[in-house]
Amino acid sequence: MTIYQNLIGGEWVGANATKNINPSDTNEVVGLYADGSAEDTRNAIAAAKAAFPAWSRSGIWERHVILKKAGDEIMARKDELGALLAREEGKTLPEAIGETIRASQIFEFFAGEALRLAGETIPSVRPNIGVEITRDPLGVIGIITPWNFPIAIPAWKIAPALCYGNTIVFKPAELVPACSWAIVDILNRAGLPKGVLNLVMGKGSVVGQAMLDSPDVAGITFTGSTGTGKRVAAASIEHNRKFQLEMGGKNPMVVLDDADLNVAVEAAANSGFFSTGQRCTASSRLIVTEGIHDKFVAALTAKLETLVVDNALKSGTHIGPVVDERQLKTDTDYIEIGKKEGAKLAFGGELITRDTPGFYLQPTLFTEATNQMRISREEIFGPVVSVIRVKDYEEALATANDTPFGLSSGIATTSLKHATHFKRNAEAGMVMVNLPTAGVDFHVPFGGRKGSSYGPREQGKYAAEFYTTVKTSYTLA
Ligand code: UN1
Repeated sequence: MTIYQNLIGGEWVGANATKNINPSDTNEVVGLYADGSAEDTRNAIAAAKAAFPAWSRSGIWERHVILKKAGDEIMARKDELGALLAREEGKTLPEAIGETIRASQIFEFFAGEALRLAGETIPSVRPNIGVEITRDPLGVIGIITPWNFPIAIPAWKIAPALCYGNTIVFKPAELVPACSWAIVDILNRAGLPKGVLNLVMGKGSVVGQAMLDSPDVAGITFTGSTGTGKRVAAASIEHNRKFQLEMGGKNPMVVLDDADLNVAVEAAANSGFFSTGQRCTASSRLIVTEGIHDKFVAALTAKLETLVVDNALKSGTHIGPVVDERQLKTDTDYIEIGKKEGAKLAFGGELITRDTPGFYLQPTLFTEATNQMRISREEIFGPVVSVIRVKDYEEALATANDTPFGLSSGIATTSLKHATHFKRNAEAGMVMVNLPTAGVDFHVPFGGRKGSSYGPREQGKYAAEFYTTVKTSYTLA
């Protein structure tokens, strides 16, 4: 088997490789991908540093053309790349193709943003002096991405970093290197100068650590676990480095008595269980008022009966496998914890066998949960959801906000008054009314509050906040 290598200073390098395994069929090796060393990482940082002066002064048309070309190629290859994504991560083929389209749209968006870079010119308070406010790129950006969105999250970090004139050292999650390799290959062929984008696949403890230790990395953008996020933060403060963290969620979906039952059930099933519940925006706490509680649980359970868990590539599959054995163990451990805490297992909870050996778990619904149970407080990151019964809207809102996290928050209601009040008072970065808490647009800000996020928002024009630094220049005229 060929080894998909790392890209360092414009050269493909690396002889050591690890296997990328298909979670829908663990007999299948998706490919062999390079396992980079600390020295590889240091070389990549040096290459990015050397490439920065020229790239930071490159013309906006050059950046536009490269980003646009990459977006076009990803779109043209959406079925092939979507299948690769489904094979390495385990989300269903339609979900994977959708994510690939989203990655293409992100490149398209930032190709446009490159042509709209602008500053401000304002008068000084002193006579005969002009003031200009401009945005400079930061320098070398370290990009660390998680396994659950193998193409969209790399796209939403790489595209703005390049658009605003930064150079990059990129470390994708070890579990899903294939889509990352593919987009780096696409950008490299689209004409990026050597060293502007460097790919170092490998272990977090080796490659990630070497990035954290380097004084030459000016900014790190990270999406992943809360534990690793805290390490990124501590190491970055040491180097006075800018950092942006996107971590966990324990997103609530409030369902009120006046909700359209269908809308509520569709939103809960989608955001609780699609993508196997492996989204930081997933709804894992369904907070339901008394009057609709039993009807809602019955309808949601009936819906779960119809969802097919199977190989991600099979047509008709609604929910693919869990990503790997370790995550599956976390999920089943939490199912045991939920039972011990006294929540009622209303649906699922069992492993399933399919034609191909994979990490298949039933969608799992707990009812009679309280908001204090560990299954309601800690992020599980699997298809495990708890229903919490509440008296009224006021208790629902208070319960929704009673969490260490604050990424996304949803409400199902037909009351304008409650929807408006919830939008105003939900302690979250994103609020969804009659929509799933997961599945966001690519052109508007993404991010959360409290324990979920740190630093400026990602995506849309707000991405400039992280990838640039503001300069104020005064000129005596
Ligand atoms: C989405 O719900 O559309 O890791 C995106 C995650 C998020 C992305 C969610 N950063 O799940």
